[in-house]
Order: sequence, then C-alpha cells, then structure tokens
Amino acid sequence: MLSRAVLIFAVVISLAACQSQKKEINFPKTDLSSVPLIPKPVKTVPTNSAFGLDSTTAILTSANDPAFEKAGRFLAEKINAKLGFKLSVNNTLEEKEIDRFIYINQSDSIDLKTTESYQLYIKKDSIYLNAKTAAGAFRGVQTLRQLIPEQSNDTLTDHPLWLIPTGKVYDEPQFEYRGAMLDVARHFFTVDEVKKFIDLLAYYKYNALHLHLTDDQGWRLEIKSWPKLTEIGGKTEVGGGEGGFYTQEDYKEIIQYAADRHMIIIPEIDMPGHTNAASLSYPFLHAGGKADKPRVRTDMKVGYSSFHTRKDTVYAFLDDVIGEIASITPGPYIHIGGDESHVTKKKDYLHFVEKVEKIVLKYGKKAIGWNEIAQAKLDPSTIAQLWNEPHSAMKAAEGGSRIIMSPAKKTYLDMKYDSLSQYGLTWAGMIPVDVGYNWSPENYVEGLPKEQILGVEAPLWSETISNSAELEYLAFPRAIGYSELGWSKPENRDWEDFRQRLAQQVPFLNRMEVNYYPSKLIDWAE
Ligand code: TNX
Repeated sequence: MLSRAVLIFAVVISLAACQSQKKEINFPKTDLSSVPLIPKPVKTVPTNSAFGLDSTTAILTSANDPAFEKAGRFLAEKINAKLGFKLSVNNTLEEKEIDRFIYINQSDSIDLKTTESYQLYIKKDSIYLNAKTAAGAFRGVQTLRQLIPEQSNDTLTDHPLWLIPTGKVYDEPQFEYRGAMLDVARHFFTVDEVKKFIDLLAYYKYNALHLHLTDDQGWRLEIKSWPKLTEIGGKTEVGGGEGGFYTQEDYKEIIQYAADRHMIIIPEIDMPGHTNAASLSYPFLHAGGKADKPRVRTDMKVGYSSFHTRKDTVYAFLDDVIGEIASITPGPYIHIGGDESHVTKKKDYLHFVEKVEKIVLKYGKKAIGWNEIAQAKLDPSTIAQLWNEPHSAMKAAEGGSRIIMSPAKKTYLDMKYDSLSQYGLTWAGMIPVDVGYNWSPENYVEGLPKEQILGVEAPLWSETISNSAELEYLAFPRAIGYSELGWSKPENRDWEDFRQRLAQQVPFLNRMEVNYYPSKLIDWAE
C-alpha cells in the first residue's frame, strides 16, 4: 500500500502538471511588498499576479510530520472562521476538483537557517510554505493569514476569490526569544483571558509568555505539597478582590494552548522579595528583621517582604515548589524573580539567589531572573532580564549569561501611553506607541554583543488592570510593535512605515474584539 506521504506528494506533482491546462484568469496587478505585514519579513519579492483563495482551495501538508498537518489545520480553521469556508486538510479530493492548493512542506534546505525560518512561494495556482520545523511552518501560517485580504474580488469568476499577491517571502527572526509577560498576581486573570492573550501574541509571531505567578498580593499556582499557598495566598489581590489561582490542570491547559501555537510558558516565582502572600500562607518562610510582618496585602507598595534566606526549611520548601513546577513545565526556563528585595541584606540576597539557581539547575531547567540577580555569581546558563539597570545586564553578560531586553522606559506595557490613558502607571515615564517602537534592542546596552541578547520581552504588570478589556487597552497596540523589534531586522524597521501597517490591523483587532488604545499617533483604518 502506498504511504500517505507518497500519495500526497503524488497529488501535488500531478496538480502542478495539470494546472497549466486550466483556464487563465486575468488578475489585477498586485504588490506583495505593500501588504501590511507585521512583523515585517526579511525579504519579499513581488511578482504582481494573484492566487485566488476560495472555498475549493486544498490545504496539503508534508505527511512525514504530524506537526505540519497541525499547522495546516490551524490555517484551515482560521481561513474558515474568517471567510465562512469548510476547508479541511489532506483531504483525499478528486484531482479535477482542485483548482488551487496550499502545500505546507517540510524542507531541509540550507536557506532555512533557524527553526522558525520559513519561505512562501506564491504562484497563481499554488502556495508553497517551506519550513524546516513545524514552528517555522506555524510562523509562515501567520504570514499567510495576514496576506488574506478583507474583501473578495467578485468579478473574475462565477464566485468570489480572495486575492493573495504572488511572489516570494523569505523570513526568519532576529531573536530567538520574543515574549510578553502577564502579571497574574496583582490581579488574577482567568484561563480564558490568558488564552485570548496568547492567541493575539501568536498572530504576531511571539514565542513566549512569561506568567508572573506570585507576588505580595497573591500566589496563583497550585502546589500540591504546600496547599495553603493557594488556599490562603490565592484568595487576595490588589484592591481587595477575590483573587484566584490556577490548578495544575488549568496550568497544563494554558501550556498546551501555548504549545499548539509554538509558544512556551515561563513560570515565575518571584523571590526572595515580593513574597508576602507565600509567607502569609506559611509563616516560617518570613525573614523577620526589617521585612514587614505578613498580612493580607491589597495595596501596590513594593520592597517590604522577604523570605528567610538562612533556614534549611525554606530551601526544602523551594525544592518542592520548583520540583513540582519543573515537572509540569515543558519549556526550558523557570523565572526566579529576584527584583526589589529591599529588605534582604545584600549577603543574604546573594546566598539566596545562588542556592535557588542551583535548585532550578538540579531540575534540569535554566534560571531567569530580573537584572538584580547579576550581583550574584551566576551559572552562565542563567539569563538576566534587564528592566532598570543596563550595567547589571552588562555584568551578567560578562559572566556568560544571555540577556532578555525589557527596559522599563521602553517596553513596560503597564506604563500609560500619555496623559489621556485610563489605566497604567507612570514611574518609568509615559510610553506612547512611537516611543515603544523607536529604539533598538541591539544597541540599547553599549558594548553588549548581539549574540548575547536572547531576545525582547514586554512585561504587563497588573496593578491597575483586572480583565481582558483593560489588559488589551495597555498591551495593544504596543505589543504589536515589540513583535517587530524582536523579529525584524533593524534595516526593515521604520516608524513611518510601521505606523501605516499598524493602522491596517484594525479589521483583525476588531474581529478578535480587542479593546486596543486608539492612539492619535495612528491614522486607524475605518
Ligand atoms: C516594578 S519591574 C516591579 C513590579 C511592579 C512594576 C510596576 C520589576 C522587576 N518589578 O513589582 O509591578 O514595577 O510597573
């Protein structure tokens, strides 16, 4: 019996052969390079004709990798939802029924340099999406989604065609890490709210969502060996609301949802500061001394709590917590926080960071910490996340660590846009859409080699927001700009050009019911 792979290959070959006999359609002139793609691809080469997407278009995938078929199904679902079709994938259609096809092809071409690289070859009768891995195919699928116009052309044949400009797209990311962070500790966000955020990020080729799971006001992840963390610590949040937490099943559901979009989840347990909720649940964790005595905290102060750093019981507790989290987190990273430990003595802080880093390593994960951790002697696999001190990032880099760029003045999604902003804080300044876009992660820290920059992350702290509409108000449109800073080459980034492309995101944002901030800097499409 012929294998499915051979069958599909045979269909593709014979389709390619018989298409030349099909009736010619007179397509209007198109321009692939003027489609408002975000993030901007490395290179597009227009050939000025069109592929007419319609309800008979076949979607086929390399059958040697089921993950490619999954990328195909994702594309089919999105096309169906947008255009009301019923496309399926690798359907055994009669050849004569197929006018045009999209083929998602696993390729080992040396031109596909990274796992996320992809190429699109768009001709009148076929679209080839080539990628080495399913992650690359998935990124290419997002580009294809963006290439499908809002309006059909109803005059070329007896039925509507959605015209995709022909030509080639060559694309790959600048940085291997392109993340956003959501603080679910200051205010809790439901699984569905997190999923919606993931969906929006995936469309712009993000590959990581960092969840800030614990802070003074709440602990949001079930730890089976220490149940009071959520029984007590999960019940509070900023402003006095009821809080909430993810069961481990909820957490796994979020991870799977992200993985289906080739994104990882990075869990953060912030410590030794920002630990009031944990110490309220288990008082032996509390440092004493200058640290405030644990009590329910619903205010927005920072820097008053600390774990005890010299008790074996604290490290036994952390061994359990990190062990449980590592066992349900497939991604390579665990974030250990480390910021604003103002009531932890420096020598205690260093001792703590070094011990906790070793626990993370013991469970086979890499540690990430906010830039303060650079004061400690770090394993070179540990990653420092720059938020306020470029020199700390530099110090970590000199020790071999890689850096995630999240400078507060540029990337903090919780900063107000301008004086009209309804939500947000201002301590790092206001960040209008152009200020968020107009900087270069490559040059932000003088002397930091590009190879040592793991990528870019935009953090969204949630002191002033507590639901999807408020989250979206702060995150969008700025998060769309950060996707381009992480993905696109510096020479392809230009505010004026980006501004035009951003304006054209309106149909997508509306379809997704995104409550974006309608910044006056953008001439939003109707
Ligand atoms: C500083 S940034 C913090 C957070 C706050 C945020 C508010 C960082 C590592 N720590 O605890 O939520 O400012 O913008």
